[in-house]
Amino acid sequence: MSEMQELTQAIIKGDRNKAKQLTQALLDQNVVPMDIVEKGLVPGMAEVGERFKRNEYFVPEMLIAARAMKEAMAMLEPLLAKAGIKPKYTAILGTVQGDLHDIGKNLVGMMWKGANIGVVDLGSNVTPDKFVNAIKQHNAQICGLSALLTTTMPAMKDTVAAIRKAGLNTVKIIIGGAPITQEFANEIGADAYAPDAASGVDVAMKAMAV
Ligand code: B1M
Repeated sequence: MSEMQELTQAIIKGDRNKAKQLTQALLDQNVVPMDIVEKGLVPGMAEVGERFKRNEYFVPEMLIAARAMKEAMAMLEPLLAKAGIKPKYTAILGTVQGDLHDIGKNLVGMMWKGANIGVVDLGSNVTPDKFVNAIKQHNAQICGLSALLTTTMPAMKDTVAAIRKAGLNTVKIIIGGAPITQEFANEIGADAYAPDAASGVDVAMKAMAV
């Protein structure tokens, strides 16, 4: 197995020390940092997502893998920035106004980062205005909204309306959370619904391909 494949395996296993050690070894061999991201780290998180979808991995395994990915990425980010390399897409992400649940939203952010999507995480209890301003400020292509309470579903609707009212018609709005359904997404005019964090990657990529 090559060191790149070993790095992918270290991410899948969530072995952060091995992931960092292998990232350094590849850098020492002058492997281009973006290749380490695309050929080593991203395939690891993609496999984690697949295992999650197959119910072979659960939230803890996902968190541990994401931590390994984050630590390896921290070694590469300054080098990528120095070379002027940015993620292909920028996503704004947050839990809607009135809702403090952020565990699922954080998982979506980790999976998006794992797929090399730049994520600006606004946190929880985010007002529609804050989403609108962040989309404009970061020129984002994707906006992810999370809601865990039936009582905050109207805030999701208001956020979608505010984004469209601001004329931000090209940004793809992806929504999710325990009470959210595809029907609700259709009803409020969101572009897509993702049932879980792993599908969130497929949905984002599909939305970007349209
Ligand atoms: Co709250 N809570 N909670 N809570 N809480 C629920 C959601 C609830 C179902 C519990 C229950 O009654 N059985 C219930 C909601 C009922 C309803 O509306 N139908 C509830 C309630 C009522 C409340 C309070 C009102 C309780 C009170 O104070 N009386 C209160 C509200 C506070 C507020 O938000 N204003 C409250 C508070 C809290 C805590 C702060 C204590 C804590 C949150 C801590 C935190 O997030 N930092 C909490 C927790 C932990 C839960 C439960 C136990 C777990 C939620 C969770 O994190 N799940 C939950 C009951 C349950 O689910 N068993 C409950 C794990 C997480 C990985 O799943 O977030 O669903 P989830 O994310 C999934 C998918 O939904 C999806 O991907 C993730 C996995 O892959 N997904 C997306 C999520 N966002 C997405 C976005 C996407 C795509 C996919 O695209 C952008």
